[in-house]
Amino acid sequence: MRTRAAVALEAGKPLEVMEVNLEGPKAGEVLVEIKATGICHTDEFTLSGADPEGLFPAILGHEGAGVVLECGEGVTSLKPGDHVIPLYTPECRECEYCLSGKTNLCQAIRSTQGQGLMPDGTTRFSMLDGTPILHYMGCSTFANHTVVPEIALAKINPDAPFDKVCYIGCGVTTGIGAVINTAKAEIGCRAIVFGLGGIGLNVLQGLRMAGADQIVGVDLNEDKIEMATHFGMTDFVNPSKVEGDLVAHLVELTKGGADYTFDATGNVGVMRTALEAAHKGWGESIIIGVAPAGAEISTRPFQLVTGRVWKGTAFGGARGRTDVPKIVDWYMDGKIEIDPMITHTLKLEDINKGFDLMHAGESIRSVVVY
Ligand code: NAD
Ligand code: DAO
Ligand code: ZN
Ligand code: ZN
Repeated sequence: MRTRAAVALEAGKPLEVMEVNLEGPKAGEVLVEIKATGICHTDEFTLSGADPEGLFPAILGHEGAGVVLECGEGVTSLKPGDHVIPLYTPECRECEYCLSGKTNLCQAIRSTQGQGLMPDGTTRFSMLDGTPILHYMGCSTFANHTVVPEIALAKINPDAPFDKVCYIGCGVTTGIGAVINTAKAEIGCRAIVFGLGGIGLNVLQGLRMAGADQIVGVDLNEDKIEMATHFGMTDFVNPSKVEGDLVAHLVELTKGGADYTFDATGNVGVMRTALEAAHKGWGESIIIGVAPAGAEISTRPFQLVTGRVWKGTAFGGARGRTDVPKIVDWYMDGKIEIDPMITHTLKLEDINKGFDLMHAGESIRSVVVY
């Protein structure tokens, strides 16, 4: 079939919207009509060329929602008409990683997914002249139709609005999951969230759900205060306005350091501050941000010797097929909020405006509706 897609032809260039060829689903795969997709910072990271694993030409996008149109041979858990969210972290429920119960990093299709290919080592997308186009994070939601392995699709409530719950495909789950699955934050804790963007706001609402007593937000951009307060921030700190040592200021503000700190900036200097602002003896610092190629973190080992813990989280530690449908239900039941964070809705033709708004710091989430 043919479908419309925004294609990343090369790093550093705007996406080009064009007709592309899409082969039908092979065994274990599913053809999905994407109804809406968010534009995440990580798409920008890859498009910019900063992602060392970025491959081109490719169809980016990993925060979508849509409807199953056709199932390949052997697919048993989905049928045409089901509403789904594609998962860049699949859940096969059979590999050593899934069975460990200790991680969400299913490895069943890791190597081909990382090469922009389906599990059989080929791509379903091509240009009209036959040039192959690679998949991205196993999702490629910047196409109106895409093919996704069955194990990388979460079946969701069919009443959920695509243009809102697509955000659960990355940002919402990453932020809330970092609190619930990775930090396992408890009622009455104190927390600091560095970076109040599309991920950080969801960390805030995760902390509010978990019953945190104090939620400090840290950002250089004071335009973020209003939205962050709406999502549960109790105190705001602008590092550029702190006189003296930022760590000391945050430790004093949290009466000895935070039980949990979260980096949602991707800046390795911020990651160090976050670790050191965690409480001596038990504070945990969770890295969510993806740092530029070659960047390294550092701190004095004594920070860890004295009980602080450094952790990281991918997709909020969520097991996608199990957890994503539940998060969709939380949204439908009003337990979490998404709508105010969708600041812009665009047509596919205007997808590059979404990247411009992100660069200008003017959007939280831009969503493309097909
Ligand atoms: P964003 O651009 O919307 O937000 C980043 C925020 O950090 C902005 O508000 C910015 O003003 C603030 N900031 C930047 N530098 C700062 C500094 N030095 N001190 C304080 N604040 C600072 O980005 P986002 O979509 O929220 O993504 C955040 C990070 O999370 C990115 O690195 C992204 O790649 C990563 N991410 C990780 C996962 C994962 O699974 N681990 C998933 C999605 C995104
Ligand atoms: O299993 O080795 C692996 C890779 C898992 C990739 C997880 C990616 C998480 C962070 C990237 C940001 C997502 C938008
Ligand atoms: Zn993302
Ligand atoms: Zn697995």
